[in-house]
Amino acid sequence: MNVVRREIVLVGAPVNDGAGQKGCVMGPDAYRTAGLGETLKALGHSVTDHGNVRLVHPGNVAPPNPVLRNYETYIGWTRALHAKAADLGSSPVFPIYLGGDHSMAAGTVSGQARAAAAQGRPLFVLWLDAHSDFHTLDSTASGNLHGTPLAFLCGLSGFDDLLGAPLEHPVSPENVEIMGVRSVDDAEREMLIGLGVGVSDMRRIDESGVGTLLTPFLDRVREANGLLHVSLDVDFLDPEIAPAVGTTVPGGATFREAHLVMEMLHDSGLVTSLDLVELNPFLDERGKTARLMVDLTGSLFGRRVFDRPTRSF
Ligand code: B3U
Ligand code: MN
Ligand code: MN
Repeated sequence: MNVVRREIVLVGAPVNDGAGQKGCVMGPDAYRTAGLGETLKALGHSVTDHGNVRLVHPGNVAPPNPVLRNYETYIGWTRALHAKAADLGSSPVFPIYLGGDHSMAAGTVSGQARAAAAQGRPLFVLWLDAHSDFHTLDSTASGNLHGTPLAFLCGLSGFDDLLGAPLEHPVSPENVEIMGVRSVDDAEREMLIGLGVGVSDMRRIDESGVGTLLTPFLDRVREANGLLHVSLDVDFLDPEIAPAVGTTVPGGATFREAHLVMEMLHDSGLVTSLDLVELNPFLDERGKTARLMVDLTGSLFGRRVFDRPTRSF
């Protein structure tokens, strides 16, 4: 089989405190049960499971806004995952972070950005999600911290407690593409427009197709000699095919759209790290969503029906 062999490392991030309901804590084991490692090995890659990262509680930190839920564990997980991702990002491995709710990306992506900066390369982020996760600690109304990581990663103010200092290597907002969005709060919309974050909402996907929207972004990553982190939220997918998520929004990406995104990402050769987030196995139907996420990851790592044309005319 004609695939580039990658050294994949699986990292469990059983983060649940950023979500409004319980269940994501079981996500890492659901991916293992659904055969993620075996699927990737069958595609010719090497896979090492580093087990789950452990939360280190930061002690008492007063939340800057009384609505915030589980502020201290957001800090603890961000620090632990940042350290792990900065370490993995400085080696040639391909980390897959198994979530866990999306608040974990504050740690994984900031760690990958630190490692990218150490190599003198910009980090680009493709955020596949029904939501933009672009609230500040002031603007969130729900207080659910999985609605905030992308604002933190883009360097918005108010997040200094997370790493105990201002974020040293923010991701440039122009280097972020959010795809699949269909639920954005007013405060988020204003900030996204103000900062020039790339957003392909479902209407644009309907009109143009995911391929047309993804290509110029991938071209920019390539031209900048960038590294690309993909953060895949289960709710990017339509709830009919992926019911195991606490924040379903109708009208999501179809099976074929999602696989095409993954296949194009594979062919680009640009992706260097991946989050699989928001899987809530407690809400799944006989493992259907976990298996779909595993299959999509297989497409990202080179699974295809034919690896060359069957004839040349
Ligand atoms: N924007 C809403 C809803 C939400 C964001 N991310 C998820 N849900 N998963 C909020 O609570 O911030
Ligand atoms: Mn999300
Ligand atoms: Mn979401």
